Amino acid sequence: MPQAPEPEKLDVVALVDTAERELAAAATEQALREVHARYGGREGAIKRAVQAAINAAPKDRKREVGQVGNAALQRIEGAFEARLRSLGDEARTRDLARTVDVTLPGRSHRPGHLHPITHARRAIERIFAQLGFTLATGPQVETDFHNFEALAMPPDHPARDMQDTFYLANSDLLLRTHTSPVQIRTMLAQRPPVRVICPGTVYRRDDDPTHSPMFHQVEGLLVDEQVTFADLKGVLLHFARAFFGPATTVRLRPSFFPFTEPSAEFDLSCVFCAGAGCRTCKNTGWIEVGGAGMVDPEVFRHVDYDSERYTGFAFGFGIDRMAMLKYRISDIRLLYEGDHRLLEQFP
Ligand code: 2U9
Repeated sequence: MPQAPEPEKLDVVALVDTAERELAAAATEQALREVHARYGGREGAIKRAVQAAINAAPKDRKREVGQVGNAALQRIEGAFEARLRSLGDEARTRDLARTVDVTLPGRSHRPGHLHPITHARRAIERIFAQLGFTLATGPQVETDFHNFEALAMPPDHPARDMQDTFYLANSDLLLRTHTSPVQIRTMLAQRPPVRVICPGTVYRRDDDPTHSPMFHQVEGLLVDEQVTFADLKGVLLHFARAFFGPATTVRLRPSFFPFTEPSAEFDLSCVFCAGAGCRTCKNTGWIEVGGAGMVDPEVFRHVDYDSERYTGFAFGFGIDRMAMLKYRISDIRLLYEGDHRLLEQFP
């Protein structure tokens, strides 16, 4: 009569059969690894069953049971490796079966473009650099002192009208309404002579939908001994001709700003009709572009400059408007919509 297998051997053999079936059936690598972890290795069910069988076996048969157990574990490793390979083969076969049309055109990338405001700003910076102006920049979040107080606008001054300024809650801070605070910072940091150009983003509250609450400005400041209003006009005229062409002229009209005295608004001869009269200049032949003047001694007092010894001029204008005039852009909204059809025209 054939001898029946010992019960501990039966347990291990049955476990190995089940494990092999499950390994072969695993449909994904993750499932395969889970089955392998459950049955194989030092921590798996087979190792535990083998150990139990060794413990239960009589002393003289422990060695034999151990050998059977090792063979079982090796079979599991073999079955695992084989299924891993076959899953890899199946994936490769599927990849190769996918057809790729290599004759399709590639996806093209549209080249980027500099914004017209950037083009205009750079052109302005170049022109003033040729006149010896250096570039100065500063923070867009400013203190009340740098944005207003040092520019001769004390707390109750009408030009500080709350409607126009974005204040930051619970602080003395605000979004700068002009780039003038950069000139204040420059003067606080250095002694005359000063010759700076300050381009930058500025912010003003406005309920009118045709105005942007954020726009771009350039301001200039020149301080030295014996600087005159005639120097100011000469610089503005040079700039206008360099930027718009040699036929351009400049006109200054009396005005008022708290930080300059005397003050003027400056106009350009119309860049469209050269003074003949058109829609842009409302038939006046002139286009209003900015303001200027001689720095008020009150401003010098705040930065501790000797106004008996030094005089200076300052001016300011909008870059957005300059860009529109130079590049013949008719509507301010075109500058802020990011439409590629506009940007593509500015390589
Ligand atoms: C300091 C002293 C004086 C800068 C100036 C203007 C006149 C001016 C506006 C024109 C249209 C800005 O773009 S705009 O909105 N600017 O009219 N700006 S004088 O005067 C200064 C600046 C700094 C220390």
